[in-house]
Amino acid sequence: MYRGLRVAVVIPAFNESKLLPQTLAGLPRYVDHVLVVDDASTDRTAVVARRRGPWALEVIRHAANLGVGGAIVTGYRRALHLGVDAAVVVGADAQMDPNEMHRLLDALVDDGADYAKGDRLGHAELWRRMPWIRLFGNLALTLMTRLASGYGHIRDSQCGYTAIGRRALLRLPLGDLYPRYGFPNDLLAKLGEMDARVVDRPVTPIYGEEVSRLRIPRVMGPIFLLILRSGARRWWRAALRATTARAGGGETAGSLGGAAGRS
Ligand SMILES: Nc1nc2c(ncn2[C@@H]2O[C@H](COP(=O)(O)OP(=O)(O)OP(=O)(O)O)[C@@H](O)[C@H]2O)c(=O)[nH]1
Ligand SMILES: [Mg+2]
Repeated sequence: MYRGLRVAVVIPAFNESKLLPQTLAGLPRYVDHVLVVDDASTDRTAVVARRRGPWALEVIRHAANLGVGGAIVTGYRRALHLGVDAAVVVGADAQMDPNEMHRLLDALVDDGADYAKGDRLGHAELWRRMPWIRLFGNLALTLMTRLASGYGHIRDSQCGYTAIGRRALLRLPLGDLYPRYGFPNDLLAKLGEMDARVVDRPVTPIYGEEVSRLRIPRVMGPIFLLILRSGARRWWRAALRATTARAGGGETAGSLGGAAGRS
């Protein structure tokens, strides 16, 4: 429990037997549930995941590989079922500093955020720490995601270190989220459609022993198309809203945060 929030940590894991133990060992004591989602790994991920800690641990295994987004959605569903107040996503490759998790949770408690995400781009040693190709890809995708989601203030759209509150989780169309590397971009666009309140919190970029499977030239095309589609949908919805308003229909019902969601 963290400041009145029951917290689940969702760990998507694909062939992470080397770094998953380190990831689990660092998790804060205030975490209530740890949900490791083994995305049909072919190594010993499921075995090393079974580790004792101060939290309740579950290892959920996919029979077939669904992708990082698909694994996160499985964890989100389980977190909802457990009735937690917040679900934090932590990669299994030890690239997220567990001592910074409270920053994301504080944003849910203190700022009424529906979704708090890490921002590595403001870090003083960014240029030294993040490979330049990642950095340039990140900046391009961040710019496009800002336009497509309507969250003009967000930075580092690709950061996977995030916390989401139960209210937003319940409203997200979990089954429609893009299951692979464009997941964070699609999630932000869907949160934008719900007018959810999204905030950034500074986190440290960590590149260490992990072997990334992200092949930038291969993933850029699909992510680019995905963001373009989200942007077109947003534009279309805005046009529809304007037409409805002109006809005297007024505001769309059911938004989470209204104008505050964009602050
Ligand atoms: N690549 C990949 N990762 C998966 C998959 N399913 C779950 N994951 C997990 O998702 C997390 C992120 O994967 P990475 O490929 O390292 O991507 P990233 O950390 O966003 O990107 P880098 O900054 O390049 O490391 C890791 O914990 C993976 O184990 C999958 O199908 N493919
Ligand atoms: Mg990684």
